[in-house]
Amino acid sequence: MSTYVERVIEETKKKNPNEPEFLQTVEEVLTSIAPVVERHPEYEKAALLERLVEPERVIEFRVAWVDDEGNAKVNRGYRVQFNGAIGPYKGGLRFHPSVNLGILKFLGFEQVFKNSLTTLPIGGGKGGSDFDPHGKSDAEIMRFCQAFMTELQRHIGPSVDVPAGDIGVGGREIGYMFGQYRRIRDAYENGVLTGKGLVYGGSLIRPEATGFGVLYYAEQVLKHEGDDLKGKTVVLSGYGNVAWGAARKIAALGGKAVTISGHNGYVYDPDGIVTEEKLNYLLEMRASRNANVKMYADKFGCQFFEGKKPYEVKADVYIPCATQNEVGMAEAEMIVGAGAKYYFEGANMPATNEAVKYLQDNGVIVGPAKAANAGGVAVSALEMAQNAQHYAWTAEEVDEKLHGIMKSIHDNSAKCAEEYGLGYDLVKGANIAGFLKVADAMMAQGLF
Ligand code: NDP
Ligand code: 2IT
Repeated sequence: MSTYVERVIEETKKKNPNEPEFLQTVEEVLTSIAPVVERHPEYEKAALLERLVEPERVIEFRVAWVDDEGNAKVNRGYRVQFNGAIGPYKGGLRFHPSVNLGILKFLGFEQVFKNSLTTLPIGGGKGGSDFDPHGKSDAEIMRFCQAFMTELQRHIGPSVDVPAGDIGVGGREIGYMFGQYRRIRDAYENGVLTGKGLVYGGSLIRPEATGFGVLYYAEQVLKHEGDDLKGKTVVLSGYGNVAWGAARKIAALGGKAVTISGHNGYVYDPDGIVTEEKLNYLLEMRASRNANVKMYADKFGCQFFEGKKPYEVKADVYIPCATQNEVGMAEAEMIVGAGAKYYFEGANMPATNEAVKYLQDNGVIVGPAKAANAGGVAVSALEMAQNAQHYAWTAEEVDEKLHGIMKSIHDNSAKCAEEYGLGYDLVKGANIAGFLKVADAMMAQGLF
């Protein structure tokens, strides 16, 4: 491997010892772009990799709010503006008790390459808070979102930084945050956030976009293998926004999602999450105050496996849609043991580096998160385009564009892998394709 890449990985480890998730993605990305770095000695002179792993700006702030009993509460808020070389910082906000700076730096770093892959002009960022929405009332969520935006608003704008949703942040939270932004700024700048409601500038298909995008990407991979999704069983994890969109499209393509999961276990539905009633129930669960995957088992009479992950269920295709590092070596061995040929990442970095390597070494085709789940942020960028035009496209127009973007992400990743003699390695191909555009833009813009 290039000594320059090795040196930067080592330096990054030394500088960020308490950020394991961030170090995990830095190691993964830098290792896979090593062949490109070797062809470009000018990168080292320009300290390109050292700049790439250092966020342009990190904002950390206090969020004070009042619960329904009148108690004052304090959470920590963040925005990591990672790289703005190809467009305004763009990426979601995550509200989850596990959120810390290292998690948001991993998400922001991945977002840089993902956003580059979409073909659209968006830089990479991520933010959020250690606030836990589980069990909170609607009024508490609103007060928290208002307090969070009261500080965040001074750092964002339609051509500066455009947040959206992620774990714990959906349409409701975006609505409360947009309301607060508008109140403080006194301007109708609805391009400042994406994932908005339709009546105030949201885009059709944005709620479905991440899940639909995963399946459009999967279709390209299956086509490459002379295969299709008809009759295939799929193990999904999560039951939130991404899992819902994926389950919908799996059903539409003639496949069958047989599991969903949450923090406390998974549900196995051998008949498949295929009917409108079941698919709509996922939305209801996610919106309920005490959201919990067991609700599905209780309602539809299926088995709930407490404290377990769904990877022990045999399937043709595996699509994690919950959180980071849910697939370790044990889960990767189960996927290989099931004889599955396909694994697509709806969640961000759902597998350890070791698990991804094991899957690939054992003949499973891996569709990495940066490529497979890029449909969400891609339609966010289409939402920005519609807001900038003060216009709205039809669902068909947005869906067609999303389809085209996912195809181009697949084709570009495959082409880059091929060009560097890596065969059909979609993981390295995606990293290289995403990196090349950002690197060109950074080199062209001089040192900063
Ligand atoms: P939601 O909040 O809608 O759903 C999150 C889901 O993940 C829930 O089922 C939740 O279960 C589960 N989950 C969260 N944390 C954990 C945990 N620590 N252990 C087990 N399960 C967990 O989020 P999204 O669907 O939006 O996000 C899911 C994944 O997809 C994340 O990795 C996100 O970064 C990624 N993603 C999201 C995009 C989007 O547009 N929304 C775009 C691209 C990627 P429970 O409630 O029981 O904790
Ligand atoms: O991880 C992601 O790509 C997202 N959470 C979506 C980000 C966005 O800006 O739509």
